[in-house]
Amino acid sequence: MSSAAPSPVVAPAVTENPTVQICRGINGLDKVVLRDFRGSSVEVYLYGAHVTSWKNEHGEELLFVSSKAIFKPPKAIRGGIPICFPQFSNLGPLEAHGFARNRFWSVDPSPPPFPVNSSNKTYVDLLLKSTEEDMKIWPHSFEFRLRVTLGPAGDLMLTSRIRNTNPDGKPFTFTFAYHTYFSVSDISEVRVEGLETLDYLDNLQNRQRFTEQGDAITFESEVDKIYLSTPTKIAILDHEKKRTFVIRKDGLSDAVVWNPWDKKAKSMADFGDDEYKHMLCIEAAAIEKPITLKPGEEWKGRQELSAVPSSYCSGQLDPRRVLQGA
Ligand code: TA6
Repeated sequence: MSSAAPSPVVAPAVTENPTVQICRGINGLDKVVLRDFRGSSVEVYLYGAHVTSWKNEHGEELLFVSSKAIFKPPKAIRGGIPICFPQFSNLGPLEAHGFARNRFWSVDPSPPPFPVNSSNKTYVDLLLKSTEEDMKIWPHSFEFRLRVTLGPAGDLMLTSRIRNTNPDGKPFTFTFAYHTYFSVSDISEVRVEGLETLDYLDNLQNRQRFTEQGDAITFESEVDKIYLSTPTKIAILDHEKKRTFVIRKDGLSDAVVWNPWDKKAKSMADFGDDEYKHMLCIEAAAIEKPITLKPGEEWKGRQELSAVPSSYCSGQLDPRRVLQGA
């Protein structure tokens, strides 16, 4: 794969829309910046179609990106929202988490009609098509369309549409994850609601299957678990920041929970030794039941992130009420 970034084809939707701007980011890599009138913003690099920033109307950063992140191919950017496709982790012959996160994507010049009305939303459509290089390691032809949307309330939506374009009639199968790194005040003060009593595969114990206990999940050591068939809503409660992240997902039955803690943190060159204290990955994923597409078929996987102020003590926001959609 050539390391030189191709010059991006800029679609009219980008050039004519003041809230969508394409510009140069770190190491001259192209990025698209979405802004809304209230002050919220999102930044996504064409390298990996990688969201690296999501800020609320106060300009507060909601995603974690390591201070040691490397913005240079072929390394994936450490933080934000890497896209794991066509393989999650080492569940297959490819490099960990597949190759979509270290490919150059383009702005989609003619995106097919979108299933939902996007009139009041700020968005950009990105496209990745399989190349001859890709076919050598994953012999399938595909089109991957990703719409990144900044909603009117400052929510961040990612909608993936993956189509099998194999000319030879062959189906293909893949696993997938939005490997989202949330910024948290203090990992030992954070709770995750919505995964109680579920079965999970523990990546720290050869993916053995266990059942989670009945309370909210808290953190005191390395965690690397794949929760199976989860509810469509999961909440991260950050008391110190009086903030609750709500993750809504469609077409993605599983959720990965990851924090490297201190030892693993020290082993990662592109991650600060103490940074594990301020991040938590909750990854909407399709792992346990890989997705199979016949030629012409298209899969859709969507996640919607919102950050709502919460003052737990006042009971304003009872996580169970959030999860029940009250
Ligand atoms: O999603 C959790 C996980 O698979 C962990 O096992 C850990 O390896 C993490 O992803 C980061 O993977 P990366 O390839 O980005 O270093």
